[in-house]
Amino acid sequence: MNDRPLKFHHQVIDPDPPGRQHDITLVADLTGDGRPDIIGKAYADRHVDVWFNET
Ligand SMILES: [Ca+2]
Repeated sequence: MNDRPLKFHHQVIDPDPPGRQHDITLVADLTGDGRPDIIGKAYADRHVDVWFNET
């Protein structure tokens, strides 16, 4: 395993997301194409938001 610390950078995937503040964010490959997709959920909302990776 690599001993170097992980580095992340901030990237806006949707400047005007639907719903309210997303309290839960998950990353998973929902489409099976090997690229991560993002799932967001706010406790106050009844729906789940999904961003499919189109890169
Ligand atoms: Ca995917």
